[in-house]
Amino acid sequence: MKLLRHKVNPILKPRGVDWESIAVFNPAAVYSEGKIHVLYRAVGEYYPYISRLGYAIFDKNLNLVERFQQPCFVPDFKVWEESIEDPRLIALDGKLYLTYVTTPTPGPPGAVRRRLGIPMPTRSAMPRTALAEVQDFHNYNRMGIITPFGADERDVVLFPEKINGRYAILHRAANWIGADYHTSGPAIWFAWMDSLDGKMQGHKLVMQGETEWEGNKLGAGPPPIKTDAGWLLIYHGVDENTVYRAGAALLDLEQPWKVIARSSEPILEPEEDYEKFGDVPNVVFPEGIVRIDDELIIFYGAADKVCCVAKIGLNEIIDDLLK
Ligand code: BMA
Repeated sequence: MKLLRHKVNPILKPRGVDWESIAVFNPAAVYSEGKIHVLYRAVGEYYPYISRLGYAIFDKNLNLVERFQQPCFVPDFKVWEESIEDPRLIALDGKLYLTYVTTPTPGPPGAVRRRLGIPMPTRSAMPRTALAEVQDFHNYNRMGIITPFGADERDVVLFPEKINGRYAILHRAANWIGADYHTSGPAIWFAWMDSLDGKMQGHKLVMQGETEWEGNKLGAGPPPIKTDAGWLLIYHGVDENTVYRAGAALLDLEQPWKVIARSSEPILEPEEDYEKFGDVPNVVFPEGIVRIDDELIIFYGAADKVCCVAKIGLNEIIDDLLK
């Protein structure tokens, strides 16, 4: 089971001379009234490597309708944000929300530092994940940091509906490792939230890296999709050579910390030049998913440089996972 790449990848490349001139990657997506709204991580300089979000609209055949000249969401240092990274969009209870990684100490990834000779950062805060309500893609209501204090958190996704009356969320606390946490490596965790401006609680371990291709690290991709067979989760796995691949899993509908099925092989891995060569080589990083009829359109970042798309039939992926 493999995702099929869109014929005109990449769908977005860096452009201009400022905020999105170096890299545009890791796109979130949501479908509404015939249009796919895409928010992507944009970088305009290698140092200090501040990220902002850009906004583009596609039709359902993935033709670009509009790409905005200005960033749509920028860091606010008043709330200790100097970078906004890795967005995920989720429609929930008739509203649209965004989870995003934020840090006061952005820095270029190791591959860029080594290539350009940029020294190691002298100060570095944990990345945390925050939630915002999307008003109209140009205006956002910040709702605050939702990840636990002290946890190194990226890859946080909300479920698209409440489960047993409570908000449900997946997160990946990279430093929750060791006997106390029953995991020897970074794992995907489930948590409840009683209100969206509150904190996560009742953490449960969902999955840790099992096979070689996800042995170093794994994390949720786009928000889960509800199917009759369970919640379909696309996630990324990282191997010991820092190659990022994508996998799929099915989680129990009522108790999503229970894994029903999981792909043993990656469903997408770096093969094309735009996935193998970029600012960080060998990365496919899915963050957006749109379901149109029975097709899943998956938006992913490639090599921390460009935005791409790949597709698969919903029945095909579910049947394959259940085999
Ligand atoms: C993760 C994040 C992503 C990035 C990936 C590969 O830790 O920084 O934004 O795409 O690494 O470099």
